[in-house]
Amino acid sequence: MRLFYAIEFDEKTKDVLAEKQKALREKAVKGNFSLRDNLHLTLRFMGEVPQSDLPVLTGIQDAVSKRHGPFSLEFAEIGTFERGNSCIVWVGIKRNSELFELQQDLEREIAKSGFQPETRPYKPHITLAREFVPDGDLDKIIREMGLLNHKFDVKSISLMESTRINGKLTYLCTYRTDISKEK
Ligand code: 2AM
Repeated sequence: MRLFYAIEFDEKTKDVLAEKQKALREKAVKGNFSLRDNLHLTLRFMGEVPQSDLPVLTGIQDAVSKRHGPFSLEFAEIGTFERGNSCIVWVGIKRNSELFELQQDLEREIAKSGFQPETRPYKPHITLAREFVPDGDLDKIIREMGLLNHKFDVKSISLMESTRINGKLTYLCTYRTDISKEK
């Protein structure tokens, strides 16, 4: 199973992101745009994991969820990662200590359970499009897209499976837990 931990979005948040994707699509020679229902914020990518590891992963999630309470996140800048002749376009998240602590706690538990630790720093981002080729100057396009003034609540975390259904990339929630610790 190809698995990752993520924060899923409410419908309004998906609307705000889909709106930006629409604007971006109008400025693309080509691009592989994330499907609306696949929009999410990754906390930790696990990669290919045998199904027999699922109980360990849900156990990690239970333990971590109990130690954190709900919080809010805000979108930040739109950014790009260069990939040869194309790029990945993403939306960043404003620095947030609750998100950082949640992600660190998850990482600690994952490493403690014997999985390969993640060595790269956590860069919270939501991928809007891959293989994006701009129709014109990329910096100008990004600048003109403006900011996403949107705040949303995080009340749960999810273990997601990345799979293909009838050839379509689909992210299925395998296990969802509330982050329920009281302040
Ligand atoms: P991306 O959007 O930056 O590609 C499902 O594929 C989720 O896991 C996506 O959020 C994706 O991030 C992330 N992901 C896929 N492969 C990854 C990897 N090798 N390292 C970290 N995150 C990865």
